[in-house]
Amino acid sequence: MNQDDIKPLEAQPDLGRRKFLNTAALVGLSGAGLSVGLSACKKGEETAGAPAGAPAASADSHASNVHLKPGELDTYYGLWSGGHTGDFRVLGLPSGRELHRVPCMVPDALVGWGITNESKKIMGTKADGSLKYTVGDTHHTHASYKDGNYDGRYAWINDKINGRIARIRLDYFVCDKITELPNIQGFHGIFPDKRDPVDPAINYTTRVFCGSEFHIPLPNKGQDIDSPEKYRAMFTCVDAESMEVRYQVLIDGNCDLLATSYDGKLAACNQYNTENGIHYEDMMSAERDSCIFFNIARIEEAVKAGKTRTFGDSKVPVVDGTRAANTDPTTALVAYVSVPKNPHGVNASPDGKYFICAGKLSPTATVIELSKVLDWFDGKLDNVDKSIVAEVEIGLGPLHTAFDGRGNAYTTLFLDSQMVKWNIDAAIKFHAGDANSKYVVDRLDVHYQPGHTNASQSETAAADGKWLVVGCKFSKDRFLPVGPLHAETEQLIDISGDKMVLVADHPVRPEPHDFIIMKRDLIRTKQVYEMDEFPLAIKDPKDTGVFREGKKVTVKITSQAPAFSPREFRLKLGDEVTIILTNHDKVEDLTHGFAIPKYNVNFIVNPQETASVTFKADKPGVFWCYCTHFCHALHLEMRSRMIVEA
Ligand code: RUQ
Ligand code: CUA
Ligand code: CA
Repeated sequence: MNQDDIKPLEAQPDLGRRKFLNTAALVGLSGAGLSVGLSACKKGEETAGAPAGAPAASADSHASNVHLKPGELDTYYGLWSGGHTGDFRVLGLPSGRELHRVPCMVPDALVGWGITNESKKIMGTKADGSLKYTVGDTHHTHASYKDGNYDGRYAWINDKINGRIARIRLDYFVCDKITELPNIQGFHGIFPDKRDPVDPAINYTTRVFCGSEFHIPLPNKGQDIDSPEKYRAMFTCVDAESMEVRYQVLIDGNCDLLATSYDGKLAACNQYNTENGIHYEDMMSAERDSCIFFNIARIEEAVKAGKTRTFGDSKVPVVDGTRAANTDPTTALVAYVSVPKNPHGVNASPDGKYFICAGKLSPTATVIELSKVLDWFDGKLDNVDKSIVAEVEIGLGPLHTAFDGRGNAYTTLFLDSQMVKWNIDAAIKFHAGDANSKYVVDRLDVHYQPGHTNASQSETAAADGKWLVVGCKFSKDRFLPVGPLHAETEQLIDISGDKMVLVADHPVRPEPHDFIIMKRDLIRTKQVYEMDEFPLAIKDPKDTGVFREGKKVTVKITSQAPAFSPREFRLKLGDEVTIILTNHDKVEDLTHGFAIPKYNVNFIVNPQETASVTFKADKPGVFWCYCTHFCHALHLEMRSRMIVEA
């Protein structure tokens, strides 16, 4: 299939109206970056791309669904990434209320993340005990599956800057493991598998796949800087339980966002730099790039058979997924399906049949039928591009797609500042030659420049088609101005009817990228820890006190509202101190904090939790260690006096 096969714009009257904008914007895109897109959303001009009958006025009738009465609970959990804040966020939907932030990639003073010994161990430290990294950039979060639906065990989130993957336990909503991926840069897409490709009994997530967006010379030690042909990217498989890297697949070009099939057989990434360019223009020179399909069972056989190599200091086995090594379909580990130009998101339809790749620099969505990709791997299809069953125009700057479980797809149009709802079957019919097949069902203006979108339960077999959230990258005039840095707009759309209805705007601190929305009963949280989960727990308040071995001092403390035990402790200047604190309160929501003035220490202990900190007693004096979390009428009195003798 080539560019000429894309159906002409005029065939869709709905789109023909905007042909001029299409052409102009695409010219602008290939030359001066996104400037055309941004100016197109200035006030006034925006209406140029407005759909007929955007139903803003009807929002009122749906408002009652969204506004929860005091004390009422949301019906969905939204799991969000934080972007620059390097965290994982939890929202309640449909209210849009932010319930929690789980720190993972960067320190967080509220919970003592990056301050306690336990969290530092998860985050990783340098030889001197300081944190290895203090910045992060979380983009994509996805949760573990069982039988095609979320099972509430884990979520995973990426750190694009430092190439780390974090796992969040969804019982306590804490990060319990972080793994740094070798041989990669710009770790972007992430997706758990949905079942095992060979063992039907394993119908749940055991692997997490990771895409590396940037290609680099391997090993990246200063050689081959100006030789783009030596630059490579990796598709990485991480074990869901151990969080160890199982293997990597070396590919041409780059790896970006990911999707996995419901049968566990395939994963795919979109690739925008087929050109293997190391300069901006080079990455946009080709008319088509790829969606790369990974044959998981075959890759794992090759790893088992030792058809692997390693790079640099990494011991991770790497198999060869380059084009040149995968020309014979019956032995190929990967397949490169051609999609137009610099594609962005790739998303799996809930019926398990299709992956949809959004065109970004092309106004199209490409629908790829998975059974045909498998046919190619079986030698039954002569050209893997024949797995493309539709490639249809949907609007400008398509990025990500969500699903309602009724055969419709919802794609963000970044440049058009719109959501487009389109029917997958109708698009396939249109592509097959039925010019009367109207696949665009509805369009809705959003505010503004949407990136990610997701619908309730979208990428599960239980997609329920109730709510759609659109992550708008610009908010401009939607909220009270707060200086130059604007909040972003997460817009909530009711998709239960034929027309999309915008029902709420929620400001969010920049910048969340991706998110998933799951029914609340899929997550079963625990509000009180088991004291035994912590090896250092001080189980009896009688065991508290100062324990000295030369300069090494351990201070064992317990908390029970409204007092710490002991109420004071003595140290000597120069001591290497470890404080261990166990919270003996068992009551839900009874959290205590522990802060040491001038020592840069602040952390919390939840009910029955134990945490520890280590520091050098390098300042003499009296230091009131106080509870930082309001816990009792005598919260202000809840202190322990740390005395450091000169
Ligand atoms: S990417 S706006 Cu970081 Cu998720 Cu598509
Ligand atoms: Cu304990 Cu406040
Ligand atoms: Ca390209």
